[in-house]
Amino acid sequence: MSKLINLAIIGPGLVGSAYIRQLAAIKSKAISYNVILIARSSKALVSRDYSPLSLQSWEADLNASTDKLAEPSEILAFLKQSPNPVILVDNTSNETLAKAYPSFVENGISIATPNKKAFSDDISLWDEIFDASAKPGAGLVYHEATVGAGLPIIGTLNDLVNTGDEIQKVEGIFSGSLSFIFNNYSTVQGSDLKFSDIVLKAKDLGYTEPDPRDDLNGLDVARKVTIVSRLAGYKVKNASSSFPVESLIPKPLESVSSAAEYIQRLPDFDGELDKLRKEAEAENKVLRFVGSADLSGTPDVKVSIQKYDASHPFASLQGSDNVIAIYTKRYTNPLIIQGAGAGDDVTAAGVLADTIKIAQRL
Ligand SMILES: NC(=O)c1ccc[n+]([C@@H]2O[C@H](COP(=O)([O-])OP(=O)(O)OC[C@H]3O[C@@H](n4cnc5c(N)ncnc54)[C@H](OP(=O)(O)O)[C@@H]3O)[C@@H](O)[C@H]2O)c1
Ligand SMILES: *[C@@H]1O[C@H](CO)[C@@H](O)[C@H](O)[C@H]1NC(C)=O
Ligand SMILES: *[C@@H]1O[C@H](CO)[C@@H](O)[C@H](O)[C@H]1NC(C)=O
Ligand SMILES: CC(=O)N[C@H]1CO[C@H](CO)[C@@H](O)[C@@H]1O
Ligand SMILES: CC(=O)N[C@H]1CO[C@H](CO)[C@@H](O)[C@@H]1O
Repeated sequence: MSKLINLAIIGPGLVGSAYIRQLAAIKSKAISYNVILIARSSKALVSRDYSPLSLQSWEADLNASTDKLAEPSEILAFLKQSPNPVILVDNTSNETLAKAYPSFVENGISIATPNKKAFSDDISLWDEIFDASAKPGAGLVYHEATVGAGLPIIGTLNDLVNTGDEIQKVEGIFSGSLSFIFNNYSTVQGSDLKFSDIVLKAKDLGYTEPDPRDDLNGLDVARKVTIVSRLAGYKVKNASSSFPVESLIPKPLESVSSAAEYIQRLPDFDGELDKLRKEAEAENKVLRFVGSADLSGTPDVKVSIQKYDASHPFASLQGSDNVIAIYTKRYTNPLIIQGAGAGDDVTAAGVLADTIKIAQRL
């Protein structure tokens, strides 16, 4: 008899769809995964008798569905009655759902998610989630994909802390779009490409949000550094006001209403960063946009532009890769994790790997 695990998938977009494809291809003899809910905000496929939904025809079935299950309270009521253990896979960036995590977990429902909101909002939500999860019979919570998509960052930090190591410093390039932009803007050989041209190119290639300011304001990196700091043992209160976050948006362009106007006026401000780039070049260094948490003394968390020697691993980064360096009592030369930190397939794989770990532990 194999173990039966029921899955509820909220938000079957790009990552969610890649997740379902990968799930359908799993060959596990020990565990059977039955999908009992696939929900968008407007409609849902709900298996009211908890029998498995088809992973082949789900997209057409969902299109044809007239059912709906979007309110967290309704989703919880449905999942609570499941005859088998349930894992909720939340691939939305919805805050209401994130705030309901404690109630799911208290009711024995586990969570696997790439949704950063729950883990980078106020520390009180973090505490509620993990306090609830520590109780007997509660659900487990895995969120590997919230920091580096499929990269093993959260699992590694947890393993280090749980085995008694002390995290002294974590620093990294946590944003694929900002990695791409800086890897081109500031190179070991020297670059004279314009910042505004590279931003435009990154946007055209789909590496940035539709409005690049959503990447360039540094807040996504701030959320990731918040999560990493908390795992390392420093309870950052929140991502938006607890530490300095350098924005790459020129002040006068912060309030322009359209992305188009921002893009059009950006070349006027190329001079500001060029000065910094020249300074770095003179020292044989490159510029990178990093998030860091130095916990060796008074905690110092920040998101900022930093200069790195040409020989530093961050200087030779390629494409849109992420990289994170972890300095600990045991790893005085940093433990370095590097690779693609965004993309549908790697993100979905991160969430699916979490799902499998939860299923094995249930
Ligand atoms: N792509 C990556 O490389 C990557 C990497 C790491 C983490 N992530 C994370 O992955 C998550 C998804 O990203 P996203 O920006 O695409 O999220 P999103 O736009 O909020 O969610 C996309 C999907 O969720 C559905 N959805 C949204 N709200 C819902 C609700 N209340 N109930 C049910 N379904 C809902 C949307 O469909 P409808 O609008 O039709 O409802 C859509 O299918 C985010 O948390 C993101 O930060 C992504
Ligand atoms: C479902 O609907 C979407 C948009 O309405 C469409 O693009 C997609 O092809 C449909 N998928 C199937 C399998 O019917
Ligand atoms: C989150 O989802 C809930 C439930 O579907 C919805 O009422 C709310 O408007 C969503 N919030 C955002 C910010 O999308
Ligand atoms: C449900 C789903 O797949 N939603 C989103 C999952 O995450 C990716 C990555 O951000 C989005 O593109 C999907 O729309
Ligand atoms: C070093 C680096 O990341 N270079 C990138 C610059 O931009 C091109 C596309 O225009 C990428 O292919 C390179 O990887």
